[in-house]
Amino acid sequence: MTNNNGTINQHCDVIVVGAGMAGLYLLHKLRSAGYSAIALETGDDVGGTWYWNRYPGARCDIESLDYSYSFDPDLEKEWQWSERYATQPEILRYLQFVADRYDLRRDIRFSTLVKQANWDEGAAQWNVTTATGDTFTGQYYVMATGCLSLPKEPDVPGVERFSGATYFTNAWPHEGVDFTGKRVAVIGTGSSGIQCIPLIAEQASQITVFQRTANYAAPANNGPVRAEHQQKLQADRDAYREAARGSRAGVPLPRGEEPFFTVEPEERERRLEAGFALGDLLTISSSFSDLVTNPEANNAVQEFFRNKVRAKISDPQTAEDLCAKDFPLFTKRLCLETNYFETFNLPHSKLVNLRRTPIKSITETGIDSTEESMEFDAIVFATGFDAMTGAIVAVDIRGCDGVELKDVWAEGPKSYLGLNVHGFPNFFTITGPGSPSVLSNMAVSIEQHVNWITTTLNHLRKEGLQTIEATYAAQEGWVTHVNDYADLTLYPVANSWYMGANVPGKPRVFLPYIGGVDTYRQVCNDVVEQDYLGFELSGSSGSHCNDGVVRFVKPDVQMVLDLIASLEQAPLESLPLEKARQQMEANTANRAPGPEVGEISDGTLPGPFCDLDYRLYRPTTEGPHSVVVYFHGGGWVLGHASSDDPFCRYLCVESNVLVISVNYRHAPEAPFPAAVDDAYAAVNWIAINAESLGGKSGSLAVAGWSAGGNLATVVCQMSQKQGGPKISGQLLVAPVTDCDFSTTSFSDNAEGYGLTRNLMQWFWNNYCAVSERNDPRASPLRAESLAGLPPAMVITAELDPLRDEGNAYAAAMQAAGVSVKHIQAPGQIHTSLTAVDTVNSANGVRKAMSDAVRIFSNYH
Ligand code: NA7
Repeated sequence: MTNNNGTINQHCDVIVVGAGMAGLYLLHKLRSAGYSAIALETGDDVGGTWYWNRYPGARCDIESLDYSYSFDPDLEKEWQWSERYATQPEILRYLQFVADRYDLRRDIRFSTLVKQANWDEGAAQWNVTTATGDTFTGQYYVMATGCLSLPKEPDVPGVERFSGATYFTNAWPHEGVDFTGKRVAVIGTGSSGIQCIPLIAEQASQITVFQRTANYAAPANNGPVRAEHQQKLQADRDAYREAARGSRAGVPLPRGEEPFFTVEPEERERRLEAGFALGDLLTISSSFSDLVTNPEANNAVQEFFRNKVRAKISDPQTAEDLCAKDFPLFTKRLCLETNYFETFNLPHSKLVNLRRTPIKSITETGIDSTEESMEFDAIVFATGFDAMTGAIVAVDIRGCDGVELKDVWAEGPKSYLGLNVHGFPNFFTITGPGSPSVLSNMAVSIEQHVNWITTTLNHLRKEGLQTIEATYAAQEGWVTHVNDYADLTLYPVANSWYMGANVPGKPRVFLPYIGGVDTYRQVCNDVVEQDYLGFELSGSSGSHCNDGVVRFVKPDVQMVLDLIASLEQAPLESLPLEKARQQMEANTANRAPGPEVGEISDGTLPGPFCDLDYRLYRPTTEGPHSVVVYFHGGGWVLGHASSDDPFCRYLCVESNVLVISVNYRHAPEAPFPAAVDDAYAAVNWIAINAESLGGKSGSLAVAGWSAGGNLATVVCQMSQKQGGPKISGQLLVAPVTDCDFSTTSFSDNAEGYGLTRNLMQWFWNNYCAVSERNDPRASPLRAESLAGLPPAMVITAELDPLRDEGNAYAAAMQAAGVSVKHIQAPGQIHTSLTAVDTVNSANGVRKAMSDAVRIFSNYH
């Protein structure tokens, strides 16, 4: 409808912003599903990224066979790529072909800049306004604006002064640029700079490249589409595309299984050379499992890349300047280059290392660095984008109560699955922050998002519902999960656009989801299968919400659980005792060793019935040290003095204390109260002999994990009652404190998180007759009074069946006036708290534990 003032007003089911790869497929999909939709596009044609980035050398960096739509086999047959990595004009032609083939242009309004989008709660629809005042209303509003579409402001002093020609790679003139005979400056050496510099150098009389950060680059080795690649696709296209959807990055490559340093050096070299020669982004990073998590492994491969540069460049200083050193490999997108490095061997090229000689100012005639004035006819800015969030918040998007998305995202984007934002009903982002997006083959990720959104709209339509909105809790949970994953990697170290670090003032938050395309797809499917978990769905008939967090297990804990599941071991309690003990031994044999300590020595001390083995961990620092008597876990049935070795080393080093891990008699051979008697005797003996062991006399704390935590606190209770040695503190890690199996944590966590109900019952049945379990020496929570116990640090794990009894014990001690610090570690399981150097997401709580032990050691 046209208004009196000439502006347009149009209503449709779905308003889409953007007619790039995402917008085009979304339009097609929506239309096929029977929705009316319109796409609003700033450019005067389709193509998005490939419409704007027309600079010489612009190409995709995922092979074109993979970086293309897979939704229609006929489309695949009709379009043949001429090169392995197609040029921008060819990709643009492809997208134009798609637009024509599916007759999409009739629903696209070109040259239309969206300025504002408001959620009208009463009408349950979005009102969208363009720069020219046209308005569109729709039930749903989708930003399909791409991740790299809002150019970053060129933050170089004097940029407005230059009187020569200025070009931006991301808004390149459609008619092209002839640099023949020109003196050209290029600022920026990201992917765009690296692609255009060699081609500009072919024409220019002089090319000067201003490099702030050198980048890692592998040769693209472009050419015709690889025959074996083509054959694989043609042999079984469905299997090929499915493999891409089920892969880490959206390209059918297996995930790396082996850590770098577990592979023989010759084989490592072979893989690196092969990956390098193949010329792609992903092969090297997929050749090993730990290149983005292990700094040493990453460093070794960095050096491989640097040596390749050194081998290519004749001038040694230029070679060193071109070697990337400022950030771990892969934490910025690896660049694919063609003749980039060789360009710097040409006599008319020059590299200015801005770290040594920064730009003072752009001038009317060129660029002044801190060392010289240079004259140029043209300056090319290849300075990047306000990535992932920039284009979204460039529109004034207001959700419920007029709240602006820009404000909600002021501290970094908050989104559920990178798809929807709490407070913004019926609003979707394609490949939004918090989804794999730029860490994946965008074609695969776009299709997955579009399919998910369409499925969701269909669901709402079928159920007679009008709105969908992420809950606050679900969104918070997802944001935490995204950050947890990133924190396991080296990515947060780099000043990359993944971190928002390239744009001054932008919050430093990791923007995409690094868990992988495969993992992410499963999450999105799980959400649907669990009745739209974490979404509130509403309609005239009422609203419905299955609130919750879709991934609450910490990612590294999940990896451990997956690994354990893959071993397909029989449950411990189903095995004969000796076999159970052997299996536990075997499982601990391969774990990370923990930090180096000054000295480890084994000894025995006299117990009430027999000698007890102990293992002593001494710090490297000069003694005497405060002493911590440690009791291992294993349900009073399994384990020995060295079975919690990594954790004992950790406490020794981090708290700077002498840790003495004491063995005790195990059940069922020696049932309750044998272990208690041994533990108490050991503490008494160590208190008397502390000095001769190299410890400080009178400074003794106790610690223990699981059943060991039970013994540690039982010893404190006994010592207090019986006037035993003074204990300065107790560290109780996921302790057993009660024989009650009816807690919520038992009903919620007794399956799937390592320690099971059956195993715990087996432990108790071996250890203690039912008639004796009320004894506070077995169930310390049942003690008459907890007053006067030593200060305590109690750590419980959210996903542990023992969580609630640990929490109850901490609360009971607190109520009795004991000084208690208590942390319930989110997303952790019973065994992960002590898994030093394996479950790094527990590093924070581990640090709290070691701090507490340090503080105990100061109480005398
Ligand atoms: P990038 O990768 O963000 O690269 C931008 C480059 O511009 C990078 O080298 C920046 O150096 C440099 N830059 C930015 N601002 C300045 C200033 N003020 N002074 C000097 N140098 C500057 O963008 P691209 O367009 O190359 O690539 C984006 C993605 O497109 C790429 O990852 C592929 O996925 C495709 P810095 O590193 O910040 O020091």
